[in-house]
Amino acid sequence: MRKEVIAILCSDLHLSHTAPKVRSGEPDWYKAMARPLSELRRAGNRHGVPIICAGDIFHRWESSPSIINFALGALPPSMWTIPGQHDIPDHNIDQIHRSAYRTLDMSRRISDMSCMMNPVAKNAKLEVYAFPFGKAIHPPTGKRESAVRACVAHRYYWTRDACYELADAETMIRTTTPREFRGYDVVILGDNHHHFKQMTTHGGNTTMIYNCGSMTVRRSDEIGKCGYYGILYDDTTIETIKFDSDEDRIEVVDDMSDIVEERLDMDSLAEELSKLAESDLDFATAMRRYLRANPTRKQIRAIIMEALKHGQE
Ligand SMILES: [Mn+2]
Repeated sequence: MRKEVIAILCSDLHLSHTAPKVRSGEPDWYKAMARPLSELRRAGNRHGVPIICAGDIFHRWESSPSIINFALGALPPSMWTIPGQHDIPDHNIDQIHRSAYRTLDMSRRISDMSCMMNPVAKNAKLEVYAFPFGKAIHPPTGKRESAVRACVAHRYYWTRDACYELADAETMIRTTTPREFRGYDVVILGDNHHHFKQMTTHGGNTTMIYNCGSMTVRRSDEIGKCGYYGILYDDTTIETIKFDSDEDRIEVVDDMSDIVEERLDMDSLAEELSKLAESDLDFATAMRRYLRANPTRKQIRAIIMEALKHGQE
């Protein structure tokens, strides 16, 4: 029997009004973002299936009207989404009503899966369990009713070839299926901008872990590591397609300082530290946890880690 397409997979669109430094050569940044989006739209139409986006539609939760209007016009129809941390005010899901993401949801331009009961979609072909940024991932509950059981989550996992230097050892994907993913046929991830695909097994069952990666290059370290989408079939296989990047203008630049600007988010650092009072976490653990969740420039990390070491002496 011929296998059938049941969904298109993507993540980390990071729609933004201004072009990142590495794309400053783009004659029209909005057109550059529209190119992969129209490819997604065509893929969804061709197969008549939903497009699942694993978070970070916007680069900033408080995106300007011009980029929100762009998203309203350019996003493919039938997008099933979860918010990533970039979509969420202060990384606090309770504040999602203030976000540009919520504007898309309220205008029914996206189908937000984050506040629905799991599984959020169920038919003979596919059932989806959705875990937005910050929500604990758990195995599927209840009896299987569909050909493919999928987990969609915005959370940083990595492999040897797709990681940043401070990646947490616990979230490395090896050959054994992590506990939280057991029982799923496929796991569709966002957050790590470097694409990877890794088959894992546990107790004779296999799980395909698919990290989409960012839609298009936004930083020098993403060159050659992103720009893909997935086609999910009813036999749980996923075909990876590279977006047409012939027209992309990408220049290698020193954009490490942008990582600081993007990632050293003082609000979430303060929030992490405020948890100290409510738990028995110590300062060093809280700081390490923050640095893991928020990739930070090497030099800054070195200074912080040095200070921690002195504090513990
Ligand atoms: Mn992202």
